[in-house]
Amino acid sequence: MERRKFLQIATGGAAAAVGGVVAVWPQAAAGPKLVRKVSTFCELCFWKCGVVATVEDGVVTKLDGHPSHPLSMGRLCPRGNGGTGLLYDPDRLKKPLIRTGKRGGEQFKEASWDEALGYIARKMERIKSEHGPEAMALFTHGHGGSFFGNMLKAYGSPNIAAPSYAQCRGPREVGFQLTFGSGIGSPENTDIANTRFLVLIGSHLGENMHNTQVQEFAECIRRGAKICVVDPRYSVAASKANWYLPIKPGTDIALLMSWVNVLLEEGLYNKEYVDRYGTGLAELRAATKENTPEWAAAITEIPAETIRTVVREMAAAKPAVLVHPGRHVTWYGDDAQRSRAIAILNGLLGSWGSKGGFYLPGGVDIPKYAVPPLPKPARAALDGAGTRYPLADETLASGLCDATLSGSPYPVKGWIVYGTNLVQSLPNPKHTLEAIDRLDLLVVVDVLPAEIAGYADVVLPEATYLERYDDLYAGTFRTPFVALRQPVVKPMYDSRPGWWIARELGLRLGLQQYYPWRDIEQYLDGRLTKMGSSLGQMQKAGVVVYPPEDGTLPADHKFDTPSGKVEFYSKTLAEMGVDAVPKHYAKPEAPEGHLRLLFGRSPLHTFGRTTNNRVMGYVVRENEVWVNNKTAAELGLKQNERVRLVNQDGVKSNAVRARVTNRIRPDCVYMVHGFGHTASKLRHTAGRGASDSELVTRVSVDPLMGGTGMFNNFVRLERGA
Ligand SMILES: Nc1nc2c(c(=O)[nH]1)N[C@H]1C(S)=C(S)[C@@H](COP(=O)(O)OP(=O)(O)OC[C@H]3O[C@@H](n4cnc5c(=O)[nH]c(N)nc54)[C@H](O)[C@@H]3O)O[C@H]1N2
Ligand SMILES: Nc1nc2c(c(=O)[nH]1)N[C@H]1C(S)=C(S)[C@@H](COP(=O)(O)OP(=O)(O)OC[C@H]3O[C@@H](n4cnc5c(=O)[nH]c(N)nc54)[C@H](O)[C@@H]3O)O[C@H]1N2
Ligand code: SF4
Ligand SMILES: [Mo]
Repeated sequence: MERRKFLQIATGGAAAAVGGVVAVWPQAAAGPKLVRKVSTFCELCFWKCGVVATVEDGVVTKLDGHPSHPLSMGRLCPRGNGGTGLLYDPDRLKKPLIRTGKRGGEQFKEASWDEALGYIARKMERIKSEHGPEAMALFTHGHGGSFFGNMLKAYGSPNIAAPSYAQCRGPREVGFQLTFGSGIGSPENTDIANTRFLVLIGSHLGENMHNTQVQEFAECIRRGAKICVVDPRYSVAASKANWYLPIKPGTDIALLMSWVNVLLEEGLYNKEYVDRYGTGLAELRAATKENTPEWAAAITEIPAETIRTVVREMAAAKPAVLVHPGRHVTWYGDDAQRSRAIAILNGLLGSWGSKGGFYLPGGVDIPKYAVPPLPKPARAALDGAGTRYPLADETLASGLCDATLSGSPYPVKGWIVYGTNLVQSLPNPKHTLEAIDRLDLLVVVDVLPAEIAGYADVVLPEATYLERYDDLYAGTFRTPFVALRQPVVKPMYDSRPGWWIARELGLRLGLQQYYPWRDIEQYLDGRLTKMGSSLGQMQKAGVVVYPPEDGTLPADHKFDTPSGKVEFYSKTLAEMGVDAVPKHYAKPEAPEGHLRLLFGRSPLHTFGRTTNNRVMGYVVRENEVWVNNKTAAELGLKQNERVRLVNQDGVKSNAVRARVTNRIRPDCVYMVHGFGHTASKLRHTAGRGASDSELVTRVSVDPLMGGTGMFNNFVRLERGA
């Protein structure tokens, strides 16, 4: 009964909203069917689970989790199951497009591949001769981008960045590198399944739907692990927790350092581990002497007794404790230091390299296809990584955008944008659009007419992940593996795989020597035969899984830090003149009448990349803004009433429904990211819900690594929308 009602609502909403445009699923013919199963891996998010696709008479009818792929373990998350909604999205990009109207006007003429690629190559040649090859930048996100990366390196530019570093997990990598000499990477090396105590610091597993982690989260609950969730919002994960700590936003370092204080003062830390592997304990003790639970209680608004109880319980479970590092951690601008505080806590508990903590992942080296050495760029990347932001070890997408706008240290004249919707993913979209205005060339390679495509000079329609080969995926995991992405069906329309597009462009730019392979089959088979396999074998299996690694620390382990030890006190930081042990600093408070804007993930969507997907997009059609009961009462705001959010700089959002709830602190509001699309050709989702991105007009940049903290923006709610 419930289900039928639900479906009726969904269908009604759909027809009304899209003016009758619904997904036109190809129908397999009646009668006996030709059924094929094809193994590949998912691209609905960046976790890359193994997939087995069912194809009936040439139509993809079902996507299941690959049974022996370590990241799917036989299951997909709801988004992965809904991948056919992308393949059969009626709004897909179908032909190469060349802009005819003004930038952002979404007016284009259709072109042949030869015409479009020739146009790009001519512009790129001109940029190279007038400004040097470094004046071209590539923004790329997703597995398929590797061929564009290689093409741009061969062309001679070092300016290649993904927003998943400076807008996402960069600070975490730096905090852990400083402490353990090694970052976390993806998939995270967290042994959630075996942990006895899991601490989630604003990481909301269950809404953040990384398949393997969610499965392991369920497993650790089944095994009776204790869970503590620290979040200003009562998340789905919080509903499974033994302790939920509704922390005052921006004060986690105080909480973490008070936990360190108790472990040291009460002698509860893992002495054997710290003696064997650690250095700088005396300095850590001295620096945290004053960081008592009472001190932290006044800052975090969590009672001192709760702070003590939780850390004592944590210590009782050591070393099988996992203080989870999170993933999207660019929050307040001191994020690398917060991540380091998390790392220090894990170090004191001895969880790095212990069962139920962080395992040391194994990897597989797939031999490269032999190509001549890539040219060394004449000029360094201009994003500020390693210079202005000394500890950044990947290129900063925001840094490339800033440099494009300023023209300094040298001009950037062209962008290639592959699989990233920069208008929604970089902070302050106005700033991004101003940078785009400075360009002579913007090429967008995408599967959908997202916002960024609307600003392009040339739009290139890529075949979806179900229609193409990409490069091999060598997974670093407990059980290392190699996975193949291969076409499940042929590319629809005039779309082409990324490897083909990048290679064709490379050939037109005179880079033949870097393409000694004829096609992708030859390239993949060349790599696979060198490791004793073959393309034929991988096509059948989809994935090769290697025996599990031990994953725990050997007694004589040398960490990749300057001292070879776990660094509780960092000389690297001391020499830079910054805090060698993390310290809490107060964050900006909300102006009068304003609330802090927080955001996160919808379990059924990956950012804005799935909101147009008719499978998921009927279930979760728009986002809502979470408002605390008390705040709502003060404003006279009712449940489901539509409001607009107006930020401190006067930017006003679309109208969204208010979700009045006691599941969020009164000093903040919350929404999921990925809605409020303005691209008119995304017919299912355009104009639905509000965009957090446009409200992020201020960033707090992490001085250590250039991450763009985005949670220091404030909004007031405007009723009567
Ligand atoms: N305001 C705000 N900003 C954020 C975040 C936030 O929560 N709020 N989150 C941050 C985080 S954690 C991250 S990781 C980044 C992610 O930011 P993005 O990298 O921009 O991620 P998506 O939104 O997934 O970008 C997807 C784009 O790729 C296209 N696409 C999908 N599949 C394919 C494909 O197979 N081939 C090609 N060529 N294109 C494809 C989609 O159509 C879409 O245009 O954003 C960051 N920025
Ligand atoms: N379904 C789904 N899953 C996804 C994605 C997706 O788009 N959809 N994207 C993937 C990607 S690329 C990433 S990076 C991850 C991101 O997933 P997570 O790393 O889990 O991070 P966010 O989604 O940004 O969620 C931020 C959380 O921090 C809380 N928070 C805000 N301020 C504070 C604070 O001061 N202290 C504390 N303790 N908490 C705070 C917010 O309330 C929110 O619950 O999700 C991944 N998984
Ligand atoms: S977590 Fe879900 S969307 Fe992401 S790769 Fe796995 S199945 Fe696909
Ligand atoms: Mo991310």
